[in-house]
Amino acid sequence: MCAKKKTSKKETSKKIDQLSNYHLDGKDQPMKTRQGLKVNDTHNSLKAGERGPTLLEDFLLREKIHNFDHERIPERIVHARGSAAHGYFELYESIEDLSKAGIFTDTSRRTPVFARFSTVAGSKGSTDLARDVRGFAVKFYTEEGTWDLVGNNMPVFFIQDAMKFPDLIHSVKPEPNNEIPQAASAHDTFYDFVTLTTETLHNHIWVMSDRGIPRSLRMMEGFGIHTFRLVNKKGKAHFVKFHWKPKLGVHSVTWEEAVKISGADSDFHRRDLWDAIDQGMFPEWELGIQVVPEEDEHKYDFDLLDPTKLIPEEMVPVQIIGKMVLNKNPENFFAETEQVAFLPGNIVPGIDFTNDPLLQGRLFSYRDTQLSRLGSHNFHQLPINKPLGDVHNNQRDGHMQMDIPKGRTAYSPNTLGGGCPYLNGETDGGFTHYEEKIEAHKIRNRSESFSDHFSQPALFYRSLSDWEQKHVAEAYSFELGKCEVQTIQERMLWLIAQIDKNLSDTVAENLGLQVPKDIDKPINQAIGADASEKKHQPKKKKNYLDSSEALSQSNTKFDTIESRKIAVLASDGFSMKQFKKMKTALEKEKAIVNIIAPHGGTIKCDEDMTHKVDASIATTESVLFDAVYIPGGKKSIDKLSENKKFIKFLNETLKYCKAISVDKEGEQLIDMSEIKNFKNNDAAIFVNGKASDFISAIANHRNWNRAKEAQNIAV
Ligand code: HDE
Repeated sequence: MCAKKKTSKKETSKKIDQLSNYHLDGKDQPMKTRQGLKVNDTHNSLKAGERGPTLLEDFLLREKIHNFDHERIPERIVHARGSAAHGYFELYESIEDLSKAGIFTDTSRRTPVFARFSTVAGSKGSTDLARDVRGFAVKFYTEEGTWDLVGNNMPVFFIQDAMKFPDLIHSVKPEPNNEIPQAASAHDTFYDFVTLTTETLHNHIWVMSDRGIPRSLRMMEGFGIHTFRLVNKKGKAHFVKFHWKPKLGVHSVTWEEAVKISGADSDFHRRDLWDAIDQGMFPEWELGIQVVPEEDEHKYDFDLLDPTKLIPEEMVPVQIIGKMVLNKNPENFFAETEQVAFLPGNIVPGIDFTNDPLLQGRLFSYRDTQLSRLGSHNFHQLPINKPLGDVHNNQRDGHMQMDIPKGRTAYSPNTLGGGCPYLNGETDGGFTHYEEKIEAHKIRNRSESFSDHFSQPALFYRSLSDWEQKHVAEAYSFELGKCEVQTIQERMLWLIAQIDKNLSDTVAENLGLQVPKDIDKPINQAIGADASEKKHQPKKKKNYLDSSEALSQSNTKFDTIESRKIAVLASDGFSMKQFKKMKTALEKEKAIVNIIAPHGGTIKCDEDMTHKVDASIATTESVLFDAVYIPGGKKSIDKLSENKKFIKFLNETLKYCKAISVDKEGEQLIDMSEIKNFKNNDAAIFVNGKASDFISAIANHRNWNRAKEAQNIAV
């Protein structure tokens, strides 16, 4: 047998090297047909005479059109809209006491990864800024085989049992009669389902919070959601939950911005990820684990196997064990991002499943769905899905077999093939399932330990800051405001009241409705007399923890402005000295500085130097930026004052609570906007201020103290 070869940190990545064998570069190459024949004309079909009919003989035309006809494959039934990147994972310290997985014991490795982020409900071409859960799927190409951690940006899921997944998705997808609305949960069928399936309420309130509209894919947390198992060399297992913590903190946009961004740049998240990697600002997440000894399985007020529950970090702290860096964009969207097939069933020795009934169902669904999406059970042979190293077994043939297996034998045991490929015992790295003792009745039911549906949504809501709670109330009001059936709205109001009375009162007022006194009976009737859920739900909430810090974005990191986009509003004659000083300070902190001018092309500063304009004001919007800076220069300010769109730009920046810095002469311009009413009393507005203060204000993401007063600015 070959000696074990370690992946050295100096290598780019074994996966990138493997993929490069498949790269095709047409540079300086002749055009050929699919059988390798050189092509002389790809503009005209073969005709009987210049003005005559096209001939069936035209194999060049047929091949070109035939390929075109088949370019599309079915989009993913969920998570259709996504963006992905390559990178690596590094372990900080071995956790061999918990797991024997090479990825968790060998700190010298750089394990190649491919991560795909996605929205759930929308089609492939839908906006990035939909209010939705985000998929956070990571494929680790480890030396022992591929491990897929297919998670989301929220720590809990909508439902507890795989059996309900088609119902959940059918309710949130566009309604079947008119295919409306696209990429939106704000419609009757979704709330009909949610109100009759109260286990959804926890994930739902996360979606209603700012987590549902991230500022960037690089500024989201990731969660494996299910409780998994880590298994060490001695066969001892621990329960584990996986967390991804982003280096840039967890930040979001507001709903109004999301709506505007969807119009101004519906690829906002995709572009942001691509540009950051392209510019060498590689997104990073630390991997954390929450570990629970098997003997503590029943210690908590919730069931570890229930995927609608999180373990508060106050109860089990997150231990950081490594980091993921994404440092390379795909070469080809279709071949990589579209054809990548994640399978929660892809695990390696040292990691194992639990009996979470949602996870168990996923183990079937993902392999199955690839058949209709990718068309062949050989999808694992696609370059992006191939594990590192060759694969030998007795599985053969089928559509699109890309390998050429040699030899007479395709069965086991055999002597004619020398007994190969041979089986591996545990000590040789063969996967062995964790031996879990199970004594049970075969039963179609839900465990009563899954039936508390209100305690954790309430804990989440209590843990949010005032501004976050306000956004949740606005989100519920918007979503329910879009429902047309009043009984559904009322059922939801009643359920929100079980989470928090003030919250439901606010939403009811916005809807012009009353919170009903009791809706328990109609809900149970609708669920059906025999349904297992009815037996347990909904239960009164418990309060086992007042609040949990990690649940609020107001406790995230505010220590960096890396890759934040700063709009510099300028025209001919702007002050080079002031601009240069600010630009240098911002770029030192790795922010991206974009000049926005009254027109495209170039502008000249007061030192007569030419500067490239990044966008004309006619082609961009303030919602695409994190902050605004206006350099001095009387001529420039006069010119900007003539264009009302600059005033709108400033008012919007103000309204969405972003940092604003102007040099002295720029005051003339901000005094034409609503900023004049805020400038003397706002921690994120600077007139002739210090660059360092402006930078701290940008790092703070938003100045929410301004929100109440600024909310009525008309833009
Ligand atoms: Fe998925 N899910 N899911 N899901 N899911 C898919 O698989 C499914 C669930 C998640 O970027 C599909 O290859 C069932 C939980 C992500 O390619 C499909 C159930 C979590 C992605 C599928 C769940 C997820 C998917 C569609 C309930 C978070 C995108 C295309 C039992 C822990 C992966 C595909 C990518 C994709 C089924 C529940 C996350 C249909 C049946 C829980 C991030 O197989």
